Amino acid sequence: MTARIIDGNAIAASVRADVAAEVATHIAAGGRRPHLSVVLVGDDPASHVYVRNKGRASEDAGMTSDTILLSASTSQEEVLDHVRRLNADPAVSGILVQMPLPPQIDPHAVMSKIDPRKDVDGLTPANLGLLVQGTPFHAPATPAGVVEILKREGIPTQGARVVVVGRSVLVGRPLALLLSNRGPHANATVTMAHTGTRDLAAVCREAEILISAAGAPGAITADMVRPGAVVIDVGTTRVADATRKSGHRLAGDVDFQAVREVAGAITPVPGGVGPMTIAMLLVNVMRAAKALEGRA
Ligand code: L34
Repeated sequence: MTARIIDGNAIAASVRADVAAEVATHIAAGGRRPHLSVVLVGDDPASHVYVRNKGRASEDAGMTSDTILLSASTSQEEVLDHVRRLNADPAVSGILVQMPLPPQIDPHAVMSKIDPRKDVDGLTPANLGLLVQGTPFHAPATPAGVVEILKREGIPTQGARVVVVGRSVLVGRPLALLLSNRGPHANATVTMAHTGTRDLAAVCREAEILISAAGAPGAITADMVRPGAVVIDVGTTRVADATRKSGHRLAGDVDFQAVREVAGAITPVPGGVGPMTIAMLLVNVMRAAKALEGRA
């Protein structure tokens, strides 16, 4: 069996078109134009690419955006000053602090200061708490993107056995919660596997939907995949590649060539979950703008 390849770019384009229409309707009804402010600390080259793409995508959808670029030596207090200013600015609908942050900055300290209504990453304690409670407001963009792929591809999740590899606050934990909550595109039986999991291959083979968010190229090999399973690859790791003009390429967690011979459907890297992260961010910015204006 050769897997169907899920086109994340096409699904993201469709989500982005929906958001653009919603922005136009919102503005025609007298709403304020949604605005995304991104805080980027340091020189991580991949982060700069992702943040640039987030700004462009918000503008393509009819929103405005700005990026606050801070040096790698910026103090936590300086970052918090920016967060406080953006919280207080009525022109700002959404605030995003790109991860990873340099070591002198505690990501939890920064997240906890963002106004939950403007927290378009869904990473504040308030939004994570709502997710645990089963009543999410802003859900983190990458996990929301995975759920949207399953929804738009018509992949049933009711009662399905899902294995999520990875327990990060950005992806693994919120994704396990989203998929195990009650609801039409959820209600799955979710196992969260991680570096402490015994016999990871056997656990993964149980999955009808296998989602890898390990951030480790080659972590998922063909022997770990149940024949016909849906495989969602969240990993995006930059690896050196001398054959490329850029000197690098983006690698997922999944051994794509081998796994596509076993799986029923599979997301590629690039062109899978990555573009969905950006599309779902825009969905969150639109929700934030409406909530701030009392139009939600
Ligand atoms: N705060 N930090 C915060 N929120 C996030 O949602 C993120 N994430 C992750 C890293 N740090 C974050 C992202 O934005 C990962 N991530 C992300 C966003 C976009 C893409 C990949 C990861 C993406 O667009 N990937 C494209 C290729 C882009 C390229 O050319 O390098 C893809 O097709 O996969």
